[in-house]
Amino acid sequence: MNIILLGPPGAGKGTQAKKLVDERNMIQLSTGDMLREARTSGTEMGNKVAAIMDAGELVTDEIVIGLIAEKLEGDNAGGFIFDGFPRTLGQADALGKLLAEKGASLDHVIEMQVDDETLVQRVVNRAKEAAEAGQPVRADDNAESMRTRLMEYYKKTSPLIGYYYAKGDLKSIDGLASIDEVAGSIKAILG
Ligand code: B4P
Repeated sequence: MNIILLGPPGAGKGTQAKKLVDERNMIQLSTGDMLREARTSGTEMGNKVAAIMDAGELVTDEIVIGLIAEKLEGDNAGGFIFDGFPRTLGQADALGKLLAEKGASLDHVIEMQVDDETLVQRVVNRAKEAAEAGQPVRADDNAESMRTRLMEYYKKTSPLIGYYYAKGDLKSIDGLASIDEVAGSIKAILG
């Protein structure tokens, strides 16, 4: 089973993907995590990615599609959870082609709906909790970067809702509920 978790920044895509990995034989492909790893590499690409992410903008399709293509090369019978990918129509088209080359397809696209005020509150809280615990704080987890992240989402990512709806793949859920309740809604879709 291959699924996409779609939603604005802070909607809980990463949180739910990790729960699914714990419960099912699926692999989480988080482009956010891959890019955070790339930025620590000290390479030219890593430095470029760091500046884009900190500003809250989207990294280029070319870089992100390249990262995903590499991960899809191996076989995985349990399926993939695409977490934070695709984020543009170009990425969505590329994913369709990459899966088709493997003889695979998408089973579900789950859109997590959360209002902007809650999204900002969540990432600001995450930054506060990390700082209090003496852990690293994500440079894009602040109200200013969130304004850009949300603008990027509405401009470039939200068109994917219509794209997948037209294909009949889209299921929308309330992402405002508790983490366990959201997990229950996802379970109801996946069976
Ligand atoms: P991501 O790492 O994908 O991060 P995100 O969208 O902010 O987070 P997510 O929705 O996963 O929220 P989370 O579970 O963490 O992207 C970061 C950046 O990477 C992007 O801005 C972009 O620059 C770049 N990037 C990534 N993918 C890209 C792509 N495909 N193309 C181009 N650029 C790309 O949850 C957030 C917080 O909410 C957590 O603290 C969590 O505990 C809390 N939370 C979650 N669910 C909750 C719930 N139900 N109730 C209460 N709190 C909840």
